Amino acid sequence: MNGAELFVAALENEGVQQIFAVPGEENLDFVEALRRSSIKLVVTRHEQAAAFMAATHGRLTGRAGVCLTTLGPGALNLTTGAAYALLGAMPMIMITGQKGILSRKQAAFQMVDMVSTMRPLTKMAHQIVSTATIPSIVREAFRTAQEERRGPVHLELPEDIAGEAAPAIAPVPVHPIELPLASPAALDRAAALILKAERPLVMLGAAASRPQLAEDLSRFVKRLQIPFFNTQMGKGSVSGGSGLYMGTAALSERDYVHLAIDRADLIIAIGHDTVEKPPFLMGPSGPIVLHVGYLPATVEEVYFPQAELVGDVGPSLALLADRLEGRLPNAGALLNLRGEILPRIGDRADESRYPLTPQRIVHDVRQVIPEDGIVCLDNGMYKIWFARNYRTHVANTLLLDNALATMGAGLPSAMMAAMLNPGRRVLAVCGDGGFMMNSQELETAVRLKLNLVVLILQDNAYGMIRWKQAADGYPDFGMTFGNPDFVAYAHAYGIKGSRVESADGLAPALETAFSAGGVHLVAVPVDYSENMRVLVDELRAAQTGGDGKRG
Ligand SMILES: Cc1ncc(C[n+]2csc(CCOP(=O)(O)OP(=O)(O)O)c2C)c(N)n1
Ligand SMILES: [Mg+2]
Repeated sequence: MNGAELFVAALENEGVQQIFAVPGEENLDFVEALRRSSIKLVVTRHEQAAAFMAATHGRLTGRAGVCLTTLGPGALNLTTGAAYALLGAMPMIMITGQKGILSRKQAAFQMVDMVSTMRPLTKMAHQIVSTATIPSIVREAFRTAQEERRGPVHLELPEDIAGEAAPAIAPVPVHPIELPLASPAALDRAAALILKAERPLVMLGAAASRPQLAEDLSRFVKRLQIPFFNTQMGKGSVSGGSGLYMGTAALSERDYVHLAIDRADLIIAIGHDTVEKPPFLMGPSGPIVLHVGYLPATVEEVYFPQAELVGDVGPSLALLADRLEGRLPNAGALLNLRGEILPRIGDRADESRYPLTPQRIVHDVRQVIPEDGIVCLDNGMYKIWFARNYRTHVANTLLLDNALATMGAGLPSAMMAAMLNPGRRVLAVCGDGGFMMNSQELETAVRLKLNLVVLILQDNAYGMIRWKQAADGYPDFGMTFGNPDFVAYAHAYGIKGSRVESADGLAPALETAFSAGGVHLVAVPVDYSENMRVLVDELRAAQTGGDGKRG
């Protein structure tokens, strides 16, 4: 047995089923150990995609996904994925090779101090210097990655340690851990606040989307009957169709959902993580905020809760509901605002303009995606529209990144969702900018025989930045580009591609693509003039009581 085999045995012990990788020569012992293991090696066409896929595995299952690269250049390509997992609280293990550490036969060739590079991007970054420590370090890595607040861990395995004879040490057994519950004193204090509230509102934040939480949260909301809204990453954690849903805070202020937020006197913020763009801004006046989380609140200029309920979220909320159920006459005080918020969000969803409006695209996507279907977004202007307008009914069915908000993760995250859920419809939604950052992974998707539809919103521009440029009063400059012929591009990968040619063409194009199975690419031209009309002018006018029309 060598170091690599001991390492791979430790990964099997953690239940790892696949590793996403772009190997280098320093990983060859490791790759050989993988070949003789139960773990599948999935090569990707860029290390960034390997990391995005591994992180999404962690996000969707709670079990760390694993990626593997060579030293220096390959390892450096993991850094964006590391930050994606760190900010997004996604458990992931990154394994990178390194030149031998016992001698330096190649001097400093390709050597980068990756452990130092990874330290600020991870929860733990560690170089393995002795085979005997491998089982315990791997267990510690998974424990660290998977415990709250979840995140990435980096392990560097130098090639001489990988190839060195290793003692046959048994892996460290994995056992379940039950987290502590919120204390009775904290529960009493929280209950007193809620009993006193005249206009309470629940907010579901990013950590509310942890895979194990969906049922507990839905039960809590149903028992208390307090209306709720969610942050972008909290979407879907309680059924969006529930009569208590008030909207999604895709903007920090002045959106229609803020009608309710601004009138609330208590916000019960469940699982809010301040990595997200603020869903509302706390100030000197305004509602009291009760933070409910696995960990205490992070204090920011715009988030400084006055009370906290810290502990295992699901069971702690059940204890809180025990104290409150049936005792909250004001629970639904803000519910009447629903009628002012939701119809405005649904505005123009079936408009027949071509190129298509973002509202129409969101609407038509919802038509062809079943309740349990999964939509994975890249980053661009459409993210605000999907977060705001797309109604979710099942947890983790709208995967978006409102933490690092990196472009390029949409396709790999959708590929991981499709791998984990072969029976469900999975759609990647990408801008023409973000898609081209990792479009090479179409080959990986084809090789993996995934069922996946990729929708590209084509505006021939970095539309989001172009919008900000205009909203800030700058001249239109420098944000446009050309594109490949996306249909021909699809054909080059041996997959079907289509282009939506009319306003009514999107839903049937998606339906055809899903029905046929395999990987499909659908390009749809988008008309982003709605960005300014709705997200700036209309909302500004709504604040001042105007009609929202541009002059
Ligand atoms: C890796 C990365 N680079 C740059 C940005 C800044 N940025 C945010 S959105 C955006 C434009 C996205 O363009 P596209 O993918 O075409 O989507 P669109 O907004 O046009 O729909 C840019 C450049 C980012 N978030 N991530
Ligand atoms: Mg674009």
